[in-house]
Amino acid sequence: MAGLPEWDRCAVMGVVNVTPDSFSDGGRWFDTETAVKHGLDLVAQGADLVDVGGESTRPGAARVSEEEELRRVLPVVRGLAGEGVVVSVDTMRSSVAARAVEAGAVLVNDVSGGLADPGMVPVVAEARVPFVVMHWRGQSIDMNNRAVYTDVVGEVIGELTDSVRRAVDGGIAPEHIVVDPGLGFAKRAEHDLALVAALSRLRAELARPLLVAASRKRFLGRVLADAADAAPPPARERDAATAAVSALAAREGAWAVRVHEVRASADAVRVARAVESAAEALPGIRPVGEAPR
Ligand code: PMM
Repeated sequence: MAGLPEWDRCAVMGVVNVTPDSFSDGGRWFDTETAVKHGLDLVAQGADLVDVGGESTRPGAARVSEEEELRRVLPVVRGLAGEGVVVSVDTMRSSVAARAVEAGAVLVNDVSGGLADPGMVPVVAEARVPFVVMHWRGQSIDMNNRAVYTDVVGEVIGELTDSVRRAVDGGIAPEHIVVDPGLGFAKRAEHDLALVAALSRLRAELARPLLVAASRKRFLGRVLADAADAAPPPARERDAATAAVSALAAREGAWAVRVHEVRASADAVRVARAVESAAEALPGIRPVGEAPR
């Protein structure tokens, strides 16, 4: 990925949510000092980069003001970048992206893929930094109503292709674009599972580096629930399941996984890399990311 370090395996993006209400870590990293320390801990545990966000996107979440988002995010970006951490900023606002890049962020992660703020693509094009284009169908407040698909994989690929085209037409270099299927965003558990099953197709058809962000999401809770009508385990008890997806994603050639608990996923991507190296030496074993025949 132009503009970022090269990793010889799937990278691990650790999450620092500077929010009081994020669904999965419950606002534990809300003040600046704690958030910076948490980001440094994630790096010590094996994160290659750290994603800093100040706005919750959990289903049903209302938006925060621009001032509040800036207040939460900028000091944390500055603090981590100042310690030499590769920082990405998770924001839908062009103003926050621009200020975060000034403060040291080297990647902009926009869950709306440029759709929420018409100023985003021009800002990222001007900043010449990598841009994560996620599949998104509207703000979190009512996104579950948009979880309607006849062919989820085909529709996500089509809609992501449109967002990538808009970003490129707006001046973002194609080699700066990462794509992300947006697990849990306007999707039900069966949609998320279908997308994870189709990662190699997404990678082949979108022909861009792929970010996979399954961490602690509802579909994992559904998978882990004892029965279809049983209560899912709470978000914090979904880290082993998250690491399982990290191993699968790395095996399918994902560029990076975005996770809250880093250590297990850092191990998972390293194991996937070692298996890939072993596979390269064996005739007839499928290379990474190629669909099984
Ligand atoms: N999910 C969340 C936040 N940011 N960014 C990307 N690129 N992809 C995602 O799926 C994604 C994201 C959900 O919120 P969380 O940080 O509380 O898990």
